[in-house]
Amino acid sequence: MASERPKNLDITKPLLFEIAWEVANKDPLSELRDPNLKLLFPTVGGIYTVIKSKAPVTCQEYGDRYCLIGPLSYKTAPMEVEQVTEPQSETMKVTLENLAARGVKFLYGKWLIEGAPYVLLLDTGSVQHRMNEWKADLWNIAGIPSPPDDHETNEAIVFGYLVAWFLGELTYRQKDTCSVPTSELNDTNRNTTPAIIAQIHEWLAGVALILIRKRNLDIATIFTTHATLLGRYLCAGDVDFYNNLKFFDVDAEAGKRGIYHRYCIERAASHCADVFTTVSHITAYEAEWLLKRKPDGVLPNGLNVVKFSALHEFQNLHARAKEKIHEFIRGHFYGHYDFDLDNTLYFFTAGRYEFRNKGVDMFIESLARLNARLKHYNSPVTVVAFIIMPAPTHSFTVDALKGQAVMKQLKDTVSEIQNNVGSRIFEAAARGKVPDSAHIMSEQDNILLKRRIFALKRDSLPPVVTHNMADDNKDPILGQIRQVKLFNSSQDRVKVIFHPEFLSSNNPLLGMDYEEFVRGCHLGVFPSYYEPWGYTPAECTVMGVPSITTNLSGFGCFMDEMISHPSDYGIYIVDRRLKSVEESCQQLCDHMMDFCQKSRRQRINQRNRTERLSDLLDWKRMGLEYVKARWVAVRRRWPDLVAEQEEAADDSGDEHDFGHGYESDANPAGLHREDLSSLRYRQKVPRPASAPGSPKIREAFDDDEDSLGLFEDSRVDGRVDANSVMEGLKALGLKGTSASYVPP
Ligand code: G6P
Ligand code: 1S3
Repeated sequence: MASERPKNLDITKPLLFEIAWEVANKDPLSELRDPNLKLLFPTVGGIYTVIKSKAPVTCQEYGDRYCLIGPLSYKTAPMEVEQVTEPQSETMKVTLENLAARGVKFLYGKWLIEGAPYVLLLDTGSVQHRMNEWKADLWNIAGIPSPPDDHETNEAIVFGYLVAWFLGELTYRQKDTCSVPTSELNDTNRNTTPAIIAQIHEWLAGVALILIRKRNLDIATIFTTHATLLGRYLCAGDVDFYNNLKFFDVDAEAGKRGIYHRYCIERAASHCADVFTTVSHITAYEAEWLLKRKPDGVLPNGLNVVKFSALHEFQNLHARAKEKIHEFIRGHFYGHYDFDLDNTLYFFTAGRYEFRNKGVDMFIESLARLNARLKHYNSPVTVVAFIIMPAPTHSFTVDALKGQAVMKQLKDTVSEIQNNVGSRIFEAAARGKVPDSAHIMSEQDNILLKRRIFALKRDSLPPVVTHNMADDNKDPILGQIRQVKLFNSSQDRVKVIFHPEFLSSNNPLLGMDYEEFVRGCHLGVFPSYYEPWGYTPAECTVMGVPSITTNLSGFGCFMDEMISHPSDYGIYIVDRRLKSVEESCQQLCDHMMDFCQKSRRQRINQRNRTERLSDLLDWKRMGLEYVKARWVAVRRRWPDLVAEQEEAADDSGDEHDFGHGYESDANPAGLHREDLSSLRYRQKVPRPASAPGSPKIREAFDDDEDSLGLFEDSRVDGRVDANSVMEGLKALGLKGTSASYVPP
């Protein structure tokens, strides 16, 4: 069904479809449960966070012209989506009716999140009977094989065919129906046909892109990958990934790992898109070698930054949340609670259980070194290091539950005694006497208290893990904790608590949700080896919690580019790129040791500075890269229309109006060449007003080569010629390396 271009195609007010497996769907499926990777548990995937948190800015820009497409999960969809009966436009209505008439089931409505975008969730189960036909078709048209027993790939194929079916039908129906959203309809646009942009995230939705290209649908496309399949697999193994990136025999490597067919989908999707993007420079470089297409640009991930009206509110939140962690610690360490909580620092790492990729191996090794150093210097500081990573378990350990129970009993007893004592004092005082302090506590109170104190005795050390692990002996985290002998003994200055389940406020041990927990901690530690972006340190930053990351994570590289002395601002970046593992471990330990030597006042100051960086990560700013990507896609898909648009703008002498209109209107298409530069000037990030340690935000938007100037004009031959692996690696994240737009 090759679609012809309608005569009155309007590229200035396009429709935008954003397609991902994680749309209104927290189950990331696929590789997260792959036994080879030991990524055993579904988590709230990073892509879900990207899409959900970005929705408000995209809705602001596109209004009812925006619709997300994802798979329909009957389990979670009713909680996420409110069905609507009146579709966005006439075309949408007709298209959905046609799909329904052909037996496709779906849920169309508003996603119950900020911005309330339209969503279309497609039920892959309703068309299962066509799966084999479609798999055969994919082989015939694109040479992509698909084994019968790979459930995730089967789902990805069915989903892709459904999406392409929907988009094909929509472009076809545009001919005889009005596709301008009803809410925007007026006399001027009634007879126009809005252009369509489709942005597709990750290989799981990638089949749709291959079909759009094969069927020649008149749609401007963007493929955004948040990691590469092969990169993740290679890094999780024992491979010197970055130094060999250029030399991998990609097909063979994918074949060896049983992911050749998935790899084919990912690679084909990246090549079929008008614009190919990733989330960081480091992943752009990886994609260039592993997927064999240089990304056209980088779309860093943002967050919705919520500013408190009182500047220090986040500091108060820290103090309150820390108090809750203290409570848990008293219970967990009962019988061995011999350290000073006022001199205790809470470090943590969290995320999906990827032992090597997320750098848990390095974290534990460095904690052992930190322990030795703190002991050596007789430091009064105690560090409690939490590892929050879900793994298969059989519920909480009795010991962990008992700790909280005995502490609660003690607390209740003390408050009972407190009441008794209070009554006695009051009674005596009411009679005009000062009570005798020796008798202020009754014999009964003493016995009760002694009983409670007796219950705090224990023979064993406080456990390093809060749950009964399904595979205790083979668990890599426990294995390494045992190896470095961090057993929570009294002499240890570093204590470890592995909590193999995500946090929630209903948790009987640590009844806090993740955000509250992070706020209560002092330092997040994320020494990742493979981390295309890394939301965890970014989340720390917006909450004003310092963190350690690496120059192999997208976030780390980004911050390094944006700030001249990141550590002043509580962003410590371990060099895992050009240093040996030993040196990186030492560096991580040094950073943690430095942090332990800070006074409370210094920590408070540092938190203030960290929090000030949050504007850098706000979608209001990061979202502009998406705007640029869409604009380049439109430009590539309809160069003649863009040229006409520009000419018209030139004729009417309204270049400046275009530029000015851009921000408020945020219209991605039909922009004049000048617009990019005007956008740059307008978005220049002000330098935070603070003492010398302040970050020198580089004049990113003034300098073509610098940091966020990631997108250059598509016709400029600005490719970075990565002659050697080391050169390429050095170049990553440094000046002049921005992936540039080159015609596909
Ligand atoms: C916040 C609170 C202070 C508290 C401090 C503790 O800043 O507003 O009242 O003293 O946290 O900081 P610390 O780094 O020792 O947890
Ligand atoms: C990916 O999720 P992950 O934790 O598997 O996508 C995230 C969102 O772009 C990114 O933050 C993360 O680094 C990637 O690895």
